[in-house]
Amino acid sequence: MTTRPNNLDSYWMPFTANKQFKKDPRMLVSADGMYYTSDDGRQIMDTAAGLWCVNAGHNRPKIREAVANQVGELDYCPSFQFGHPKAFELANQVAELFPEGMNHVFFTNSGSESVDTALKIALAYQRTIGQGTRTRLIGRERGYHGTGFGGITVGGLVKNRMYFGSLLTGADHLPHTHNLAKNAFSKGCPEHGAELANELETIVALHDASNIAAVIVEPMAGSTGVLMPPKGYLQKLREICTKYGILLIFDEVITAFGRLGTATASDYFGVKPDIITCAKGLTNGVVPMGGVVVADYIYDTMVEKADSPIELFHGYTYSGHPIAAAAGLATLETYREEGLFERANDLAPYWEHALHQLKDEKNVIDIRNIGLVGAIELEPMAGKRGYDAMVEAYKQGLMIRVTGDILAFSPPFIIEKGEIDQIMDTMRRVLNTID
Ligand code: PXG
Ligand code: PLP
Repeated sequence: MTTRPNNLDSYWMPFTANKQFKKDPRMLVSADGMYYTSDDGRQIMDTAAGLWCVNAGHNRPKIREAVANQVGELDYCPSFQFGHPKAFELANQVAELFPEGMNHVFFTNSGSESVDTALKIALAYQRTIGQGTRTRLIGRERGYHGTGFGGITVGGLVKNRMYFGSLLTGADHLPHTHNLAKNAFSKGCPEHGAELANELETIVALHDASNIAAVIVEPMAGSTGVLMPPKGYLQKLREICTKYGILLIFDEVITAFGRLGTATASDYFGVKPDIITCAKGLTNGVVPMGGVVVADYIYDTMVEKADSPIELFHGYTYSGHPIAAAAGLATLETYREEGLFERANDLAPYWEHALHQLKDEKNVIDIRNIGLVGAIELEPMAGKRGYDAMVEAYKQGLMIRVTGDILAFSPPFIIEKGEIDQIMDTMRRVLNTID
């Protein structure tokens, strides 16, 4: 087992309270199935699938072997002007899983890169069809689209934006849909708020549609604390985008690959966007990889009408990396063989019931759920309550995710009902231990 290094100073940890962490580290040294092992030898249940990515659980044999074999077979292949079979095969399989008529995949290495790629494709497409004035990008308050400049520009989390200057120009934001006064303790999608999609009409009225390239939203917003779309909201957004020739991008970095019990959230909600971003569950988190899946008409138009042999001046050294592609293929095989999306779907009612049992616990102001996702919102305390819950849960053997004072749960799909009960029992104790 790896021992704790003497010096934790050099590693600048992302989205982490570095000073706090380094005083009292939570160090994980191995993982298998539903559990991490900490460096003090405890089993810690993974209630978050890592960071929403380890959908099939840890240390899955097919993925482990595929990665190990690939290193010996083809460790790297240039991504520009050369290809290798597994990247093509993975694109085919992703296209098969994603909505009909979306059969083209651009590979990236993360969700953030997927978002920036999707925004760039939207701008380039509008220009290709002679709509070069369409440059504005519309995001949403409380949206999370990763940490690239494109992503934080359309994103709506103030701390992720306020330190970083003027961002990209020409962005607007739809209002967020979180409304506890009307929707607290909703199971699945809330009843109230579909009309908030009409705010897009206001933005169109302000700028004119001829200046707007795309709208990007998470069909279910994860990072901001788990916000489900109000019933009918996504349908309305789709209608307005279609009416005005605005591309609709679904950021499915969290929701793609089974999180709601279907391959995509687009499937789950029955709404088809023009572009879908994904990452995380594509490789079960084992190797970094993301993808942008585009409608056929976008790819066909761009390839047919390009004014130069290279149709899109964009890409990454590691786009379609062989190790990531091998991990992706083995991941999709694992999902298929074990019927894991169906399993997530089958577990969803049990999950919902168990989670809502905590509604009368101390400081709980909302509980919400969809698919194999759940959130417990606590009476706000500027993030301290959430942080304390995370630290206490870790002491009691659970790894949980927090955003401010909202606790988010998104376990691997291999979770057993007994383990769902165990999460709720532990959380009850945690909530009663902290202030
Ligand atoms: N879009 C969405 C919708 C995401 O959820 C990204 C883009 C960026 O992906 P990368 O791979 O660049 O991190 C994400 C990432 C959390 C949490 O606990 C969520 C994410 C990342 C880390 C933590 O909610 N989502
Ligand atoms: N910076 C420099 C100096 C580079 O040469 C490259 C790639 O060649 C990049 C950034 C981009 O790196 P990546 O393709 O891994 O995103």
